[in-house]
Amino acid sequence: MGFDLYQWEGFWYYLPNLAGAIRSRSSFQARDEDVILASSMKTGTTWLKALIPCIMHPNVRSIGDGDGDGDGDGDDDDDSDPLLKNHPNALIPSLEVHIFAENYTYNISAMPSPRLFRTHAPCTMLPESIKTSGCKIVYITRNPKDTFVSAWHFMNTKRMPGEGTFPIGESFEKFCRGVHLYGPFHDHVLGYWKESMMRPEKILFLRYEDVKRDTRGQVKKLASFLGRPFAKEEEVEKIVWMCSLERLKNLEVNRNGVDPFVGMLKSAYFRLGVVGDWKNSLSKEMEEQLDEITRQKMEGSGLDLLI
Ligand code: PAP
Repeated sequence: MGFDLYQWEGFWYYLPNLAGAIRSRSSFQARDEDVILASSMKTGTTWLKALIPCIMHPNVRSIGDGDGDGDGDGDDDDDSDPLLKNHPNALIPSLEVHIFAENYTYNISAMPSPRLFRTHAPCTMLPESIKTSGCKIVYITRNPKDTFVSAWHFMNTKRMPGEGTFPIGESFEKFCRGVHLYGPFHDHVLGYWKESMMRPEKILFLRYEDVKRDTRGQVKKLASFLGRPFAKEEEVEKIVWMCSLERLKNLEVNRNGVDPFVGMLKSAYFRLGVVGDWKNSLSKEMEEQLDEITRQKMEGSGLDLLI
């Protein structure tokens, strides 16, 4: 990946984010109305970073009268479309990357409810107050082969011209051994999956492939889980369109510049979004090796990740 990873309580971190996660665990005070978006990286988080604020914001949801008067009734103005001026990363701050970064300046107690946060930290690393308060957690995962390939492409955007891509065999072997940012991937997924089985009212567990296949159905499920069920089909349609990959990818705000907190191109968060794209990068042997690991890890869990 181009930087060292550090292992802490069985999971691998980039050091500044580990420090942020530890600070978050010891000091974050969740409120009952908070929403926490959790995921291992490259599983479709950015989609939810767009969807969740849109679902939670009444101005965004309402269907405009099209008069363009900017009264927040759904006209295509900035207030009714936070995605026009903000990269999705900026709409839901990360506990370990933003809020509890070194020299953090966020005054989260002054944030109005419902507050939205995200984390890539494993379930075992969550602050106690997230577990004990009434706040809700939305977790998204994805099949491991697409997750790995997506992460590999993402990291390659950091390579200098002429450097070529990271050797995929080496990166793959590390992923299979669990050496992956916030990994082992399968352990990350299993932690949240088991918790969601025990507390379905607390954790909504989504699979990227299901959201791709039945976007409207899954978005409705998400809105109901968050206590914001849709009244009209047009509202669902509007939000699905607003948060679509094609739209976000082409918005000016997402096309240029670098995320100041992670140093990655803003455009790198939007690539293909195709289920099964791993076939373009992994060999038959790699497919079999990772599928076997997935089969063994998921055995008896009731979760199918060989999608
Ligand atoms: P993160 O962990 O850095 O936040 P994350 O958003 O979880 O990354 O994953 C990025 C993947 O989601 C990319 O997949 P790909 O590499 O296979 O293409 C990206 O294209 C996809 N993605 C981002 N936004 C959307 C969206 N609005 N709809 C569908 N897929 C999306």
